[in-house]
Amino acid sequence: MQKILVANRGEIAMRVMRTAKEMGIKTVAVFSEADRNMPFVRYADEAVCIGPALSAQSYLRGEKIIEVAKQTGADAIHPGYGFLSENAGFSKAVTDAGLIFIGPSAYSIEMMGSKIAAKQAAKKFNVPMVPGTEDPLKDVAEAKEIAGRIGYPILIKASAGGGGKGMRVVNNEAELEEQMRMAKSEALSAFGDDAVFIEKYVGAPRHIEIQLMGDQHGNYVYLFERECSIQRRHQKLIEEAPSSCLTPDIRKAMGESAVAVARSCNYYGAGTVEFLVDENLNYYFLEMNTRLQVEHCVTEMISGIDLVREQINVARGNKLSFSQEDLKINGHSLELRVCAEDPMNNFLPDTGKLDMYQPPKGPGVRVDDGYEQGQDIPIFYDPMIAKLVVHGNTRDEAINKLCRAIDEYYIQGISTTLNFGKWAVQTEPFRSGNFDTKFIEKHFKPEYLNTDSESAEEVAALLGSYIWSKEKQQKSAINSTGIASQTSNWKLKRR
Ligand code: MV4
Repeated sequence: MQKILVANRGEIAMRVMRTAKEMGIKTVAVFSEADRNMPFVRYADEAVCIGPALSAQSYLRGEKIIEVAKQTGADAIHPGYGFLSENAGFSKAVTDAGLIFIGPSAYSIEMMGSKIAAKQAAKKFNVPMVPGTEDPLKDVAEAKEIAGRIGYPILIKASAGGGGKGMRVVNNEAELEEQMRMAKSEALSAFGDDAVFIEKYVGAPRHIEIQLMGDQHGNYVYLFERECSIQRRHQKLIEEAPSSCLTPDIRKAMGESAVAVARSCNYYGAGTVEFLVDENLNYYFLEMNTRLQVEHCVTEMISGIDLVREQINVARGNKLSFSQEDLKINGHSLELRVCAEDPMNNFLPDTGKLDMYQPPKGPGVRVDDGYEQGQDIPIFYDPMIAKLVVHGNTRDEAINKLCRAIDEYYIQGISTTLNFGKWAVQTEPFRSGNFDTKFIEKHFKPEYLNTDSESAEEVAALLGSYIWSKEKQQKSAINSTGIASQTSNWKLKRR
């Protein structure tokens, strides 16, 4: 493998190309017309425009992307996350074209893409699952019989769904017929597949996932867990590793269950197995994500493993470069997704221009970003503009580091989730580790955030530049006395 085409954009395209560069592998970026001026386009050795802004006309054009790979002499394609990353047809088309897909086989993607097939496969390996069905529901009578047996409330889930799409809570038998009809018709229109199944509804669980890697020789390792319970509308906002609630025994059991799920579909590459964890630390298999995930960085920070490097290594057909015994958890890592969203206004996407953009620096701070100062945040794609990742020796150290880094992070022009993140990690439930997937619902109110208005900010910015010019005027005088001013205008301008 000497040249990789990255079929993605933004921070994850940068992430993949950085490792490729370290490995002496050339890179090809593909980009939409909206992304022409993005850093990832410049960073690549070559870049090819593949169409207009709309994803369907650019980043989702599998055949076009394969054609560009051939034209540029790339011998492998990395799909990143989102877009074509979990498209079994794309994995197959890449392989059929004689190229290497840096990810799992079409077979694994397809099997795990069907939640029913995934549960059937996992069941053979005795992976714990929420009480429910592993077959598509035949009719309402069968649904009533099963729901009556496991007890309400239950969830109806679409087999082709995932990530929270196509789920319905049913509180009692009277609701069942109507909810099932709606679930099936939604699933049919969203996924072209109306198969649904039932699970007992676990109220306020934690969402904990296991990172794993497999090679093409049947070797597997798990790289411990990520706690992803702080989320909103199935969008994660804060992730951490390790989780503050697992014991070494449960961690090991979950890791081994995750590897069993991977084995059940002959998986290779990087993958993540999602579990629900209840208040008694029972864990249940939910689904498997057959891609590198957004939050892979926290695993890299605590394990010292470059997951993209290892993806490339196993895609080349090599054995895993480390074994389970080589892996240990070192310290603690937190990640905050910096999204162009307004936490004061229901986390609605906030598009606009990054008038000012200065990421934080210093020991233990990693920023994976994809934009730079002066750029517009396009409306066509995910609103995540960066990931702020920190590493500390302890969880407390990591929390304090995250707060320090948020204070240094200087963004103007758009609202972001930075101030939400600082609030969240300082709450008592987060500090004590006593939280679940309902954290935001239960604890967050917009008024808890700094209520800086736009105009207050403008005043602050003016005041800031006034202080700055004052300091500059004073510099020569002060320098002769040897006294340096410590006044900073930083705080005034931050948002
Ligand atoms: C559940 C559940 C409770 N009980 N399944 C949402 C995402 C998808 N992967 C599965 N999800 C859930 N499945 C049972 N049997 C609650 C959720 C859920 C959830 C899971 C993880 C993280 C956040 C969540 C938010 C709402 C619901």
